[in-house]
Amino acid sequence: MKKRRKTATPRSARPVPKAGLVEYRRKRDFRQTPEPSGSPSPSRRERDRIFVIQKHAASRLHYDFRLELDGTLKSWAVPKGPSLDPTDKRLAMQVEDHPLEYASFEGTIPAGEYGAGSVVLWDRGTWRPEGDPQAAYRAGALKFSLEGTKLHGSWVLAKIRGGRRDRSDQRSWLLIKHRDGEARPARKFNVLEARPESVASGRTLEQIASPVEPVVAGVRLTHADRVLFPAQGTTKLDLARFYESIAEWILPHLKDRPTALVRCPEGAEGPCFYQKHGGPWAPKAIRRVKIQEKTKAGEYLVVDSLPALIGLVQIGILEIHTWNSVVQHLERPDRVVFDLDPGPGVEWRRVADAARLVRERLQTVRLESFLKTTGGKGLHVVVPLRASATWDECRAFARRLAEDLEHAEPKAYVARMAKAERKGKIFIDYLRNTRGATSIAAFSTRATPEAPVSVPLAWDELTPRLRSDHYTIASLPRRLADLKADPWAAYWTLRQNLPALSTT
Ligand SMILES: [Mn+2]
Repeated sequence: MKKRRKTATPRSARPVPKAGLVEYRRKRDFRQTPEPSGSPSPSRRERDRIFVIQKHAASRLHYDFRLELDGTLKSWAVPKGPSLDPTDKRLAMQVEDHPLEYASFEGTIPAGEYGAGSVVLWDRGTWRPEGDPQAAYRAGALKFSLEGTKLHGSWVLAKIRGGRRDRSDQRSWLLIKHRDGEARPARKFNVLEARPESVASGRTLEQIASPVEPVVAGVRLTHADRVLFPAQGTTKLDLARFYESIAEWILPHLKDRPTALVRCPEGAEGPCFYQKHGGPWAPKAIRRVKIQEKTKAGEYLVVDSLPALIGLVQIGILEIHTWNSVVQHLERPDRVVFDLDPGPGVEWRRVADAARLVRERLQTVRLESFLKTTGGKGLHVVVPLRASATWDECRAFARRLAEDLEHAEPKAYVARMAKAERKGKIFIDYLRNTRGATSIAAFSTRATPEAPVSVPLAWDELTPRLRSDHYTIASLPRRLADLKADPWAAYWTLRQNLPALSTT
């Protein structure tokens, strides 16, 4: 009688994977997938070897079991996942070696790429072989113990032996829990169901596959957990909620004013750039206005609603600077700003003195002024005006005052731009009053790691202790809640005119 031969399935025809990362790299396009390309590292004997188990929702859900050996991760796909029950023998199909860096991979492999689907870092830790691991691996009988977050105790990976003709699948192994104190009967405990979450992020497969994009003020925030201000760990979502919570304070300062924006897509420590003009990148909620410039009309952005403000957060804007005029009468500024900018070596006490001196000078021409921190080193003294004087008149007035102070105390103050002249002096920057110039808006954050905010103060709050970067995203909401009165209440109602130049 002729024996019927089984037809080999394609899978069982596969050879044992070659050691190394050639097969791993051949299967993947690293321009498309977020997986690491990896470099084979010499195995480091001085420390324990790592293991990792990744729950992988590819075309079929499986668990990838990986053990560090000879500088790469030996890898098996376990369709049913590990079981703590020693009577469960879990099929483990050996796959290509993976780079050690893969041990920290969690995320989503894009559609169309090899292994497309989401990956959860389900467990990781160290493993210890019983005996010589290389010899045991070659012999197809690896005994070892795991010290992970979820899996502990001793285990075995055993290659399935074929019969005499060795027709069996060269890649098939079994993963089995040894009987020890860590073993649990399957009917009492299923570790896969009890602990589905990532040991790295706490997220489940579903959360990784469709990251929650929180909505603030109608604006969907992508990458909401991106840290923008590292010193405080402030995320994009934190910043959006901060602006939402202080909306009634900041929006009046932004209303109708063309802006210049500082955009830092990677946060305060990454590269930042000014954006003075609008473009397709700007969210729809932001108002556009055309403003005639020297040779052409430019599109400017105006932020006068909460969705517009949160839209700025969404695209990584960390500073909002505003014009001294509003769009209704662009050529007639409604404020003058003195920016007091201390050069190297100037004590804070002298910056505070300078602000008081500017205030006194303004009072001699019957102008009330208001103080705010910049969130940096200097201070702003702001003079609200009836929108009647021209840009040239406002600038001439500010220049005259700055030069008067420089003439009176040339060792303390300087009114010219040149950096070389500023050492030990306070630069009184009157050029903020030129058409098209901007200054940091009250209640805007600054793009530095501690997340400082430009904050309006009462004059009697100006003390040697309260520096310009005193208030941050973290501390400002408390200040606003505790305020008995708005220190700038009169700012909104004063109707002042610039004096004729001859009287200053
Ligand atoms: Mn996999």
